[in-house]
Amino acid sequence: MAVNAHGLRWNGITDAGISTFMKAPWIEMGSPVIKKEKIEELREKGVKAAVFGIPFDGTTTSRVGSSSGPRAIRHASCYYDSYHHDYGVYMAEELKLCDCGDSYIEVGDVNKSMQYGADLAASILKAGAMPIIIGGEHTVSLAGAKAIDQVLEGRYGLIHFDCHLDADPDTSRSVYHGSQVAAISRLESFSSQNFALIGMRGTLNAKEYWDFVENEGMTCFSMRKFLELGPNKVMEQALEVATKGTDGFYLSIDMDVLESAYVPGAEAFTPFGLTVRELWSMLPEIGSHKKLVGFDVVEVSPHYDHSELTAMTAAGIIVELLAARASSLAG
Ligand SMILES: [Mn+2]
Repeated sequence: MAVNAHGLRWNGITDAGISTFMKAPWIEMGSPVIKKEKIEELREKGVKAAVFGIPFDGTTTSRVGSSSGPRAIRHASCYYDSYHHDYGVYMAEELKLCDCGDSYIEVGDVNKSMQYGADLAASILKAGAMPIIIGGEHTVSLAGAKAIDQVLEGRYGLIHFDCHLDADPDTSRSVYHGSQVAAISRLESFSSQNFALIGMRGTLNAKEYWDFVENEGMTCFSMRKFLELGPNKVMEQALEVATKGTDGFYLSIDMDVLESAYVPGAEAFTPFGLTVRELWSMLPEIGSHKKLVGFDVVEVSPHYDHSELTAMTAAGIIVELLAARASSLAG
């Protein structure tokens, strides 16, 4: 029997046991009121990456159900093992990976729910670890960014993979999964000039959003531009945008950035997107970048999924980023 550093069995029956992310140890933080001793526990255990879920889909505009996303992604993650041959690293052991459960959801209250998510991400940052958020709808990026704003000093950028700009500038209503990029840009430590948005296409991006993105000085690699430049150049330029003059950047991946054929369970799946392989080819460079401070993977609605395809891909994206991160820390 193969046993990892946590004494967990990594091989054998995938569905055996409790499905935390990659079967990593579960550290229950106590959301909504985070226990201080739990932050200490993360620090003492030397945790460098901690996954948690924000099971929120309360502002979803079409195919609801991403509140079940964290559970589906955790289940799918159990199909992945800790050793990654491309990097020659045992990622879970190297990162002392743990699963901090889900942040508390105040049903019907997007602001409170995002604050609870931000509090949990902030606790992970305070413990010196990288927060990894599994959604939930795309609004949850605001929780990750807010935590950075609250805990870390300095200036931050954003790399946002999405079919949509999510840049509805209307401040007269609560944040929703079409406006969190605009909301993040208003946080003190985030600067729009360091925002790189990748994969936009289709007609669900209103003219006002495009105008906002342009006026704010964000850089957008629409799908047309992506085809023109190719993944390598886009990655190079996006990292340049997100890291120039910043202390770090946050990464967000909406599953609908991918071609709809790969992600039947994505909330707003749309044709003409990135292939899984194109996205995969970009992950080593982002995941290993020393300025990456946290990331999320969002918008998996398992009820629309087929054969766990979207959840498996979402889990796979996280695993690839973790492996790259582990490898960069291992030196
Ligand atoms: Mn989105």
